[in-house]
Amino acid sequence: MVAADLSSRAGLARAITLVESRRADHRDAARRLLETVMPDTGNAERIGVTGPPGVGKSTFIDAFGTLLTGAGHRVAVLAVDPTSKRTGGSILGDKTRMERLAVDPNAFVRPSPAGASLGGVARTTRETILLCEAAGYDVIIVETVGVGQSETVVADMVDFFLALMLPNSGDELQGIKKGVLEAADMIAVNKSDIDPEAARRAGRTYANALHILEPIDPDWNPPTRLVSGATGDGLDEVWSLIEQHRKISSANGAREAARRTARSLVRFAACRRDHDRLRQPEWRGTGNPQSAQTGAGWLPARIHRSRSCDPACLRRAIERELWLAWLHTRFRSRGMAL
Ligand SMILES: Nc1nc2c(ncn2[C@@H]2O[C@H](COP(=O)(O)OP(=O)(O)O)[C@@H](O)[C@H]2O)c(=O)[nH]1
Ligand SMILES: [Mg+2]
Repeated sequence: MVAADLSSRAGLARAITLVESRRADHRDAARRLLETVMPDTGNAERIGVTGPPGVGKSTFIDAFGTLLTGAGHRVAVLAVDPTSKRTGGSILGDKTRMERLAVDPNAFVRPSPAGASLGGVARTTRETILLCEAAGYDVIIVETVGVGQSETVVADMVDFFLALMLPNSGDELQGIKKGVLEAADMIAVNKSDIDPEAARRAGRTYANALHILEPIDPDWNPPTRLVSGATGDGLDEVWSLIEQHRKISSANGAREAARRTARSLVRFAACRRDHDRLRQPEWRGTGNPQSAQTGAGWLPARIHRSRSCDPACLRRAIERELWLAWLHTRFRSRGMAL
């Protein structure tokens, strides 16, 4: 079962269901599908939107996405919410708060799989981004709740990471995790329609907070702006800043470097699956690793070479690869090259 036809929304939805599946045969099919579509990926602007629950992410994305489809873009929206349940608030919330995008023929809205762990959501989100790009969506927006680790996981898989904040600054700032500010490419004080003066004050507080942080990209100082998802104020400026960032980070190589990391994470997920498979009974003591068909396009050469040895050796090689990928991400988040 390979859902290779990504030209319709139904086909894309089926393909995403396939990469979300945990069944071994589905995983094999998903990997084959991803290998097939790989050449058509990488062309979208990938935007992460984070912020505390209730800050207005879904409302913002609905308005922002509609602005973009109006300008001729095709927009895919993915939610990353490991805390969501099928009957719980966030998915229902997204349904009601992305009313316009949900019926927009040039948009595709997909909630995260219910009940999945953060690791599971992260893997499927990475692969879903690739599928959406192959399906011709040129803007991918990933909404993530500002709790737990999900925002930093998402920051690693997008080109532009936007943090939405509430206008009641001061006390609010205390509660913001430093990691979110460090990872943000821009801060937007949302709901500025309610109390513009308070929003301006909050904007100054965040601008000062950003000022004392070392920027991730030396050529990009993350700006602070006031916006309102409800009225649409400031949304066109957010897009023009994203475009500016794209030009700058493409010219200085930062974008390509970050994407290399993202690719290593996709590879990491593939290694992980092989690693899990090695724990299956049919693998124990077979002494014939070639039978595993570990997926030529996915495994790094180091592991391919080691496929001629026994399963224990292969397992060690994969573990080493996982560790290297982990190290790579840690170093990148501190702005160091490996
Ligand atoms: N006044 C105002 N209300 C907003 C704005 N954006 C969202 N809201 C309201 O804030 C609540 C939470 O919005 P939602 O988009 O679901 O937030 P999320 O949890 O961050 O996705 C809803 O009642 C929205 O109608 C805004 O820009 N201005
Ligand atoms: Mg939401």
